[in-house]
Amino acid sequence: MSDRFAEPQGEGGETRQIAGGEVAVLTTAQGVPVSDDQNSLKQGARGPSLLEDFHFREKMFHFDHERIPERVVHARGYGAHGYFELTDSLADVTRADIFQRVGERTEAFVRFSTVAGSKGSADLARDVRGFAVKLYTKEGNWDLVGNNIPVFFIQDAMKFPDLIHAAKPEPDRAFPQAQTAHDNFWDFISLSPESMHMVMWIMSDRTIPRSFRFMEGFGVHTFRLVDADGKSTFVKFHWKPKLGLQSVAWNEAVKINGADPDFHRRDLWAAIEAGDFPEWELGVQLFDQDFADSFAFDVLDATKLIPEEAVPIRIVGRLVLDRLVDNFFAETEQVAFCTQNIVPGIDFTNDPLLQGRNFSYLDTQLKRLGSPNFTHLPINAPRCPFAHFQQDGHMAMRNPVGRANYEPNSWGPAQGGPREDPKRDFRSFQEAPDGDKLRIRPESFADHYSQARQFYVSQTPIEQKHIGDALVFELSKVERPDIRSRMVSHVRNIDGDLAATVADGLGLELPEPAQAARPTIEDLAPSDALSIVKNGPERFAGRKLGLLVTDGADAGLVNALVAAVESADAMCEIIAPKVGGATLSDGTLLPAQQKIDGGPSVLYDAVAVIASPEGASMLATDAAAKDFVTDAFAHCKFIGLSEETKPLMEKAGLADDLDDGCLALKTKADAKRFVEALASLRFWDREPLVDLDSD
Ligand code: HDE
Repeated sequence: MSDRFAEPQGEGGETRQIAGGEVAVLTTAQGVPVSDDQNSLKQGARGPSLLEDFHFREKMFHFDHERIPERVVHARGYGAHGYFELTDSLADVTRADIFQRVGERTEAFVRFSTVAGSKGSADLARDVRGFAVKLYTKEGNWDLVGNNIPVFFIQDAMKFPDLIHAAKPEPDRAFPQAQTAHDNFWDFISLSPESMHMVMWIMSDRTIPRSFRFMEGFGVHTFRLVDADGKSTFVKFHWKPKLGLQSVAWNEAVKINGADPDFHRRDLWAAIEAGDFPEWELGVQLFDQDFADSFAFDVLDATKLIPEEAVPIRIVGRLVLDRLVDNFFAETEQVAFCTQNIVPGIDFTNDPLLQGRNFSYLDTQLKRLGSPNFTHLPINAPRCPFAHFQQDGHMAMRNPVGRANYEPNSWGPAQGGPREDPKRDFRSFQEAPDGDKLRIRPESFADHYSQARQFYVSQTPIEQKHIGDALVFELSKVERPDIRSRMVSHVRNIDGDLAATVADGLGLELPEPAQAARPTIEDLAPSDALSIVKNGPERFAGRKLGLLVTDGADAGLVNALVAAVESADAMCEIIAPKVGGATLSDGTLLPAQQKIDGGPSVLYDAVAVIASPEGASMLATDAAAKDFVTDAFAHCKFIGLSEETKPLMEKAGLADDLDDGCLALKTKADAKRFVEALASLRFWDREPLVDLDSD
């Protein structure tokens, strides 16, 4: 498909010879060959353009209509193809075809996204990430449209438009873009206590992931698995990244957005292109009605999670992304995820958020893609056979054939079209109605603080500090002091120390705790699974070292470091004063991928500087080189330094601060040791020394 423009589209299309080979002859959309695509038709060389110029009009007309509405949420996204492979059969609990045969692969398409920003916004916004998976199963498409956070802001779909209006740019001024740090968002949130659990998650580093490849995905809602006898088991879906969890620091995120607004999409593209295919395990938490009845919270409430310690995760498969899209628009933009796309053996629950989503997603695709025939687009079409009587509509690419387009009909097999099969269908789980028609929130949804607290106390101290910093940052962008104060009054119900820290950081008098519908359960057991740092990787694999070199740098050392990084299955990017590269001590030219100010250290997981004495003196006078090391130091990164780099570190003001996260590089063994140290990803011990907000 990728070289489809090199070939004529129709049969027997014309080709012509150019330097390097044969190409298709350019035509209009009607197939008329084009000899001149540079000049419009005019009456005389300098005369007026002619309306008759159908080639010009067709070209401009099509261009004028290139854009479709961006998604109302999750507008910025990036997708890739891959497959799901079953590693443990779930045949004991579901008839879903995808979960029957171990070893079988199912084609998949995944789109990651931010929520609030528009299509052109920066990747490192503090935001929830979408994790939408389309699985082309043998019994229809199953869309698991999840996020990288296992809970949500609101309990009822009715509130979604308000949540999104509040989060998006304010309607009068149309800013801020892709940021929640503004009055309207925190006004809404502080008036919605049900959001407090999610607030803890969005203020954590989960919302500034290092890469899509290093984040978890969650189905969020409780779904049902249903077996052939109609028996139901509740299920929560989890995607666990094989490379472990990792996020960036907030100050780093802000700078990445300037240095490379496409940081996440570039990362995914580069990894797949290099054959380093990202992988996730699919885990399920299975539980029955008895567990649901005994659990302290309602399993239909999407603002609550079920700790892994309470219901362990069973790993049943793996998702591998191994193929880039051929065309962003055709695939990533036009993919239409619908929560209603479910297959026999999987079913919804009465979670009022999920029920509302089932309307919204179908509806939004009609607006976005302009026709009910969006299922005809290759990215959305099932891979299994399908046959129905739906017909016509805008852009229908496939209509039923034969005499009958209705049923029942009495036309025979040749003319009568498809027939129902009583044995193969989607059968809804038989659930008895719960009571009267009421516009009401159940009492069982009333606890808004206990799991927020549980999340907070499950974090390492450094992660707790980041949550405090994030709250202070966000609320400091809120202009109205009463909104800041109202928010802190909720935090008091979550953790007293955190509330005091945030109030202090804002220069605010500690408000009274907000009135709570239910008192906070103070002693829910901490859950290690909720921390990023506790679930980091044990290796540097999949990460990237930025190696700054100058002319005359020790070739043996540079080569040893590059080799050590590669043997750790990580990547090494060379940064040099000139992008043409640096001539090393042995006279070899090492090509660079970045010039210093194009490759700031925020783009790397760790950095090293190997320079000649002259090179180091030159770097010491260069602002971008000094930023390279000061930022790496401030972001608690491991830094490898050859002996000659002393003048640079002195000029950068770091020479006296070098700590155990700054490793000397003299010998090849040092290079190996340095890469081993990188497995810890960050030297967090440094943070109290480089951050004003630390005690
Ligand atoms: Fe969505 N959401 N959402 N959402 N959502 C959309 O559908 C909506 C919610 C999620 O990559 C929209 O196709 C409502 C939870 C992802 O194409 C829209 C509610 C979760 C994506 C919509 C929610 C999500 C969307 C906009 C509350 C995690 C991107 C474009 C009831 C479980 C899919 C579109 C992609 C997209 C509605 C809440 C995840 C408007 C009404 C909870 C990953 O239909």
